[in-house]
Amino acid sequence: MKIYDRSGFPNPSRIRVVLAEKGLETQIEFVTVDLIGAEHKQAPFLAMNPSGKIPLLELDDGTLISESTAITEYFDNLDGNPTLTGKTPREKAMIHMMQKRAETELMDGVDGYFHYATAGLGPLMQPYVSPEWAGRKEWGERQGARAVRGMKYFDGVLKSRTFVAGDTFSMADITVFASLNFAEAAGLAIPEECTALVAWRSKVAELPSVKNRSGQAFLPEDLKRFGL
Ligand SMILES: N[C@@H](CCC(=O)N[C@@H](CS)C(=O)NCC(=O)O)C(=O)O
Repeated sequence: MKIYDRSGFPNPSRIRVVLAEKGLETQIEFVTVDLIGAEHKQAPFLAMNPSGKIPLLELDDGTLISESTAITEYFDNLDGNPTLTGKTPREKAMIHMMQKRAETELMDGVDGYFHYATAGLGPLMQPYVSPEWAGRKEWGERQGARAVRGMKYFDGVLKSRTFVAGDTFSMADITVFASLNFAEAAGLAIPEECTALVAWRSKVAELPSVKNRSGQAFLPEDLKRFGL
């Protein structure tokens, strides 16, 4: 199996955690996509994933699966013992709902902030983020505010729950965790009052699948691009 991704980026990092959780890292060939050079917006990549995004999974029979949730479901169910997407109807529904909230209220807000309120991925990517649109920075700022509201929402959830969707670590935790890392990289701080969210983040950072996931530092050329 192949995964098209790029080290250090938020959504690919979700799948690295999934692979570590399921013990599948050694079965994957990782193919690096040049996001900064807009490789994912060119015809060969768009033919594989019309949304022009990574990660993308290619199975040995050529089947192409995009969307981190779909890729997670595939790996979680491979061994017949799903641990990240729920076993019972109730667990499955709760995880699905909280995961979706993490994407819409948090990840999408950070993404909008990063691409529209900051320099984002740089000049080669500008044509794909409407640079001519006069209101883009203001829209990006509003997306940032939406992400901060999302942080407060998840802080409230984690005041009364061990993990985002219940008692066990799930796909919903992975999405919230990756979103917070993305927010930090984009310069959006977690509000000080969100103590439950910060404590949960420290705990998740220590999980073996999160702590030891391989290849998740930004590539040197990307660090240079981000001025780090
Ligand atoms: N809904 C997709 C989102 C994937 C996504 O936004 N990936 C980012 C990298 S973290 C990307 O490809 N960004 C490039 C772009 O939007 O042009 C998923 O869940 O996998």
